[in-house]
Amino acid sequence: MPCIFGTLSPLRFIVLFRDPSPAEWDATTEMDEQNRPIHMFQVCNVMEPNQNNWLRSNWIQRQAAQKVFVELRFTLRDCNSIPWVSGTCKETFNLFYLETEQPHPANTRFLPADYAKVDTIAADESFTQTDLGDRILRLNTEVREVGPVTRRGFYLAFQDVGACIALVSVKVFYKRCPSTLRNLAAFPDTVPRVDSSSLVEVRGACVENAEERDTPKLYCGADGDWLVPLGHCVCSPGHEETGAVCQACKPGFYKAFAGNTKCSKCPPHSSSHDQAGTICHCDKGFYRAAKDPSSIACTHSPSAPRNLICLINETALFLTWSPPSDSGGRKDLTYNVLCHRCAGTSNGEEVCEPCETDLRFIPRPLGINQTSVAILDYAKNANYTFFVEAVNGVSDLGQVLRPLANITVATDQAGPSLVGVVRKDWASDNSIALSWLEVEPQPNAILDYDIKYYEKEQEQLSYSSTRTKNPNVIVTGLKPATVYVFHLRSRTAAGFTTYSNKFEFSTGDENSGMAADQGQVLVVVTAAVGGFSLLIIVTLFFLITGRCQGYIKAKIKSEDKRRGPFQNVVSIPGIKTYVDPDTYEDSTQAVHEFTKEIDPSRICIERVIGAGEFGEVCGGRLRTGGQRDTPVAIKTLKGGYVERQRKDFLREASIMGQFDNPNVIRLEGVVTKSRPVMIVVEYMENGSLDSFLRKHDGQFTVLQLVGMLRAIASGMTYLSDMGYVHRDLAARNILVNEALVCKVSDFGLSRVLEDDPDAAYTTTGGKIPIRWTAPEAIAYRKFSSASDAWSYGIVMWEVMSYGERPYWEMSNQDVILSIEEGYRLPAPMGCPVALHQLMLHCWQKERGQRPYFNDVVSFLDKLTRNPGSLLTLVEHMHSFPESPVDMPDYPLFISIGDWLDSIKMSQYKNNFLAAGFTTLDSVSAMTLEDIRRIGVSLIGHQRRIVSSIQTLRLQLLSGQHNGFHV
Ligand code: ACK
Repeated sequence: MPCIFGTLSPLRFIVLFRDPSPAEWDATTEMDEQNRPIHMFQVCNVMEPNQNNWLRSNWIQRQAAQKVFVELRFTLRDCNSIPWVSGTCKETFNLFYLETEQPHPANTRFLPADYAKVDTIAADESFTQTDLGDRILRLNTEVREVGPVTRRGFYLAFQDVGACIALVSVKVFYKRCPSTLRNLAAFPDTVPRVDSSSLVEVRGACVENAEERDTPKLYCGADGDWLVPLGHCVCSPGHEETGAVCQACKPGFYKAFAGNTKCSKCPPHSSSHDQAGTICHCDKGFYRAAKDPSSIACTHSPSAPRNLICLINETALFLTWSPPSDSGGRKDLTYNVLCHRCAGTSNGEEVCEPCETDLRFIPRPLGINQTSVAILDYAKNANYTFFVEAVNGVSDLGQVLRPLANITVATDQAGPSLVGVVRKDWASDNSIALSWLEVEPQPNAILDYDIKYYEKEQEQLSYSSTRTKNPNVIVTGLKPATVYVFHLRSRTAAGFTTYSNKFEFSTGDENSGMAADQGQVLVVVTAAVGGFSLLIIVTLFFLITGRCQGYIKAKIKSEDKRRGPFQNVVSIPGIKTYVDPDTYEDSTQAVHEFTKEIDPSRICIERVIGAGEFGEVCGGRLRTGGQRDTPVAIKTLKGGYVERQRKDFLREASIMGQFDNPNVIRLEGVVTKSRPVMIVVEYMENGSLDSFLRKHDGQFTVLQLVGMLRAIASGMTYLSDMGYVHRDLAARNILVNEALVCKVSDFGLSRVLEDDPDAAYTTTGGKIPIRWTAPEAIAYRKFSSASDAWSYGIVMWEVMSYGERPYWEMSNQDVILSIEEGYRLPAPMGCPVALHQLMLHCWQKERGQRPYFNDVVSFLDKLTRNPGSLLTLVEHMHSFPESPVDMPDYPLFISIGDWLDSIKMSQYKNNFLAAGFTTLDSVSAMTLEDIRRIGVSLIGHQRRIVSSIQTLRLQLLSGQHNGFHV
């Protein structure tokens, strides 16, 4: 049964009156089918008409009922079975009720009119007579709803109107939804609404040791059924569901979180002693790290690393060890290397100091994941003790003293710093020039100096270092008005000395900005290495041609028109000069002055060829009226631009419109008076030079490549003569037409640099394409035609290597450092020596020593007229003219795999290994033929590998690699 019944009892009945005849309801006892006595009220006045006999109940308290059910059990004889009663015999009786707040006083007169009729009750069964004349009693059961009832109580009454009835039982009840437990929530007894279509919402309360997830609810239906269970409770931590209740976990078990899960057994090395455990505590000597879940075993700290050994060479110490025999049961093992340097004894005790901060650890001193570390910058003539400890996630929780492996290393003689007082020669906002003297003549010649510096305020955070061969240096890329701390040491054949005292100097003093132009101090060595006749020839060529340019040119140079940092300032009669559109207050005025407005109806856009910063670049035709249409490229300014973008977009047109040279991209005109705004330029069928070369790798003769270089130099001669400094000269900004003519494009400085994916922010805040830019432009934004000449040298290298990325995958920071240290790009494979020499000339540290563009054009013309001069290739030479005296610190490649990864050629690892080239030593001796033989067939890849091998040879020669094996 879904419901229980509230029984409204006890019931008693009162026979009320007999009216008008003397008949009445009688209380009698009869026997049922099983011969059990039945007490009942009966009436049977079927012979007499107009019966009206009443039987009334006692006053029944309503309690919580809103609707009352009355179940009647009775017998009723059918009139046909009684002779001579037709017309008077009835087969029904009536049920009435009356609601009152109080029972009527005993003497109250019964007034049938006060009662409301519930129903007329008829029988389903009736008495039947057997053949033997026995009467068989057939019981009828009928249920009637009474109500809604609202008063405190009520009476029931039965009216007989002339039937033969026996009323056996009357049950009065109401329906309730019984109290219940569902989803770990308890719901109380609830009385349904009278209106059977609406439900009573009941909120459950979580059972003991359970907590609510979603509010538990049930709805009580009119029939006393619970419907629509919603929400639920879950057992709290330390308890699990058993039956409909939450029981505590037994000792040795735990449950960490509230939920439907069961209690779990404690993980290894932990236990719970009480009931209802939410966690198992670690046994003595075992721990859990903060982030360890409570479900994993407790662990302990590892034992000491084993087999610690040290290898030492001139520049590096290598510590290696084996993992500890006991990892403590964890996988998060790392190692820390600590250092002590002991310098003699005091009062009989050895004086030792921590020395981690003096040394450079690769990869780092603490938290090392592998079982080795390289240590650089150690002093010679010193005793170091290195301690290596293995730590895991619980090391800090365990014993205070951790087991350590240690080793003591004595380095060779190298002596003290050899650096005397360090002097600041000058400082600008971003640079400081320093010089110093050697303390005294040394038996070991000083190879170079290592300068370590850091912002005084930031000492703990980071430091930088640079190297120089001379006893002076310009440290660039510094912050203005900032105090820096410098300390120096020298390197001799015996290795590094100790560091000098610390010296503090600040940037941005009264000499700011002057010194670089005055050239007071020798800067770090440049790349040019003497001794090669070709270099001398090239240099002489530039000296002679430079001198023979005549007085007028010399005068222009002296006014620094071509090299000046400011454009649009010098106007020399007879020579057209570039006008910077930014000098116009109203930029539309510049557009108006230098460009031609084109009627858009003349432009026919045919296809999209690329995406520019401001919108699509399209190919199409320009109608010229009568003659043949001109193919054009159309740069569009996409909709929704702001005024600043429109101005920047048209700025390039205002610049381009001033140029008229076969090697500079030609502006056809602009559309500014209608939408979209467009810049229309001559069409260059082969697109940008870098991708064009990559697409046609190895397909051109050297003379064709020289032709391209000449065209670029010629365009640049024109631009520099105009006084225009490009600032972003790179192969990606050269366009190539159908006839392979190269033209300089991409003007408009700020936009160019914002747009250029190769441009990076420098410490001075500007955005600069580092790999293409001269050091003085990077360091203090000294842009000039001489810095364009540097970029031109890089473009030469890109052309001769068919679009290779300058400096490959080196980081921008490494490029800056290595240039500063004198490193220059080696000749690409197949590059004539004369061209590489020209590149090196463009990459002179001193910008005044770089070639002028017109000299470059003349030189290239000479080479073209005398092609024999192009036959000597760099790989035919037996040494490396491009090699700087000192090499930059490249990462320590320790395997062929690492080396190939670093030049993005890992796909050939197996080719190298299968052919027996398993050490860097053996690789360094490989020829181009070897590289082809092992299966590197793409020319670009051969070229990349050859270039890297050249670098590798130099590193091995200078002792930076130790020929580690795979
Ligand atoms: O390397 P590309 O083919 O050459 O893809 C880019 C693209 O538009 C987005 O700059 C090409 N492009 C730019 N200017 C011209 C032009 N004047 N003629 C032909 N293609 C051009 C460029």
